[in-house]
Amino acid sequence: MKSVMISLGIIALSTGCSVMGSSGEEGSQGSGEWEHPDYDSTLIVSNISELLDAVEYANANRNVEILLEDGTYQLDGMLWIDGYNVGFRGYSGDYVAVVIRGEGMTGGVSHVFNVPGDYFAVQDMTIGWISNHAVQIHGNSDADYPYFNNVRFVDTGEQMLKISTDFSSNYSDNGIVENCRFEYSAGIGPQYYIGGVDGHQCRNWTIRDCYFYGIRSPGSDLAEHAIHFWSESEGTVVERNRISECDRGIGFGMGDSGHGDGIIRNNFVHTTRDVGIGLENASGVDVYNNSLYTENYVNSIEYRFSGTSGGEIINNLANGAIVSRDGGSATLASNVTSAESSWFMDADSGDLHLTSSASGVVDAGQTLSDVTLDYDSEARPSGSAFDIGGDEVY
Ligand SMILES: [Ca+2]
Ligand SMILES: [Ca+2]
Ligand SMILES: [Ca+2]
Repeated sequence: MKSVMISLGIIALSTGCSVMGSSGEEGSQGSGEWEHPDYDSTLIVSNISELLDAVEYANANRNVEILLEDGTYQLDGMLWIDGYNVGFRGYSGDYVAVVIRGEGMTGGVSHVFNVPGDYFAVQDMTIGWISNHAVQIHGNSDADYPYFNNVRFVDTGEQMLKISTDFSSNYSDNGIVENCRFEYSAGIGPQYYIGGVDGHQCRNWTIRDCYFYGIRSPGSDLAEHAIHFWSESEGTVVERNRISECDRGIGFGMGDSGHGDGIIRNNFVHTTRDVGIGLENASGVDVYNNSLYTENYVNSIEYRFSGTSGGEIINNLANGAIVSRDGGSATLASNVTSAESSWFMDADSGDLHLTSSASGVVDAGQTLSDVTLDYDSEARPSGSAFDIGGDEVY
């Protein structure tokens, strides 16, 4: 096989490389690092034909990492990844310099990566210009442990990262999405059936330190949330994300399609048409220390339907209301809903760091054992007590 690889211009670099370290905190919400089996081989590619050959090799062989040299890789069909432990990484580490793309949001390429395999990973690149999803993880094939780091998702015809289900007993477990960007280059999407991360039947997924921009519908129907987990997902952790100019922010559950326990903490959420954080039939979800700036809608946080119960909504800072709808219940404490745009560094772009105009916020929060950091990953508390909202300043 090695001679074939060399004839394709692909070099086997090494064995057993790139193993991520163990966090030592496995199982604690949101603190885990991605772990995966050792790679047996690493392939370097520099053009589309080498990439396609490398994908074929990786699908036929387990534990392969593919490094992409700087450049644009133009697809004329999706990359189907059913191999085990197949990783893609921009070699330079610069997500701008490595692009895998389709033929646009109305073009003939539906996905960049369509993934039924376990331990799929993509890092350090831009992916998009695609008619459906930049990535689809097949929970229906029990695809577990996917990993995304330093990836720009851009201009997709539907949801940018989709985790699909067939409503069987299969769950997609333990996905991590970190340091990624999800954005429409025009500041608005092509239709309403779009979203950032859209997860069905996911278990113990973490979305952290990501940026979402312009996930907005051009018509009267709303776009899906920037981050949405439903269809009985559970154990989701959403933290330290910045959402800017999106129709809806973070949603756990929707209508009869619920969500189990989870945590939403230290996010900055700027929405332009609807709720910043919405819980719908979401049981035992805690909403801690988020900052929300909500335009053209009265409620910043809604907890909705009788299946929403047992959670805590504490230390949040918002300009809109925090309300129960349709029989939802939660424990509320130490929230401030009188924020003004001047309290934030740049409310209209979702920079919800506090200014000196903020009032009744610094050191006014409760101590929460599940919140040890702020939006900036700085330690809480600073000063005498927790600040309210995502940003700890004093
Ligand atoms: Ca699973
Ligand atoms: Ca403080
Ligand atoms: Ca801070």
